[in-house]
Amino acid sequence: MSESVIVIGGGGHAKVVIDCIRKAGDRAVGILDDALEMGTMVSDVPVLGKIDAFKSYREHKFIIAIGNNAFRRELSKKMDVRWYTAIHPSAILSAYASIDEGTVVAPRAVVNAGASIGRHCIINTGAIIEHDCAIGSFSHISPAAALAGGVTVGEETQIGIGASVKNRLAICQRCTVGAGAVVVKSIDEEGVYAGVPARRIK
Ligand code: JB2
Repeated sequence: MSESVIVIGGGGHAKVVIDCIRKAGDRAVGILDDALEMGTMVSDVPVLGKIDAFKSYREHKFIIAIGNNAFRRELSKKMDVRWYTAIHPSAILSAYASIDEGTVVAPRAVVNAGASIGRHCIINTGAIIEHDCAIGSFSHISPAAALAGGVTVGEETQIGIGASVKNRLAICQRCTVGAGAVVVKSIDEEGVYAGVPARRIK
């Protein structure tokens, strides 16, 4: 039976998530967003109200479609709801991988055997999560980023668009790895890392 899903957030990421929901055969029935007027359409889904209105829709499942990792964590703590996991049918998921609730796996992402993905992550368009990787909750692997086998990523970390991480490295929580960076050694301090090879810049 198809699921009815309320989408939290009505920006660009929500458009991707709405596509994932629809292509999976489920229904995005409304958006809740603090910054958008009721009745605004996001793709073809109407804004129903502010985020606090979630309490009125308990019969639905929810997904947080907001790119801000820290805000996804904050919302997931305060909302006691059933979470929807959005997996686009063009994504390639190993039967031996695990994906926790509230996570989005966008079109053409690949998650290979032995990988585990935490709660409320974004595995964005065309990202590659190789075998035995472990991605902490609330992290975002941006479009076309590639994590080689056995990489671990801490919670609330963002790996930027097109970045690469060499096999078996560990990247700690709350880091940002910039667009196109190439990570060749483990990162154990929170911060912003960029370049080839990646170095701390903040
Ligand atoms: O801290 C926040 C907050 N951050 C975002 N507090 C509150 N109350 N609301 C927040 N929002 C809400 O999420 C905004 O009201 C906004 O309408 C909605 C979406 O945020 P935004 O428009 O900044 O973008 P996004 O999250 O849809 O997309 C970002 O992340 C994606 C993964 C962009 O960077 C995209 O380019 C990216 N693909």
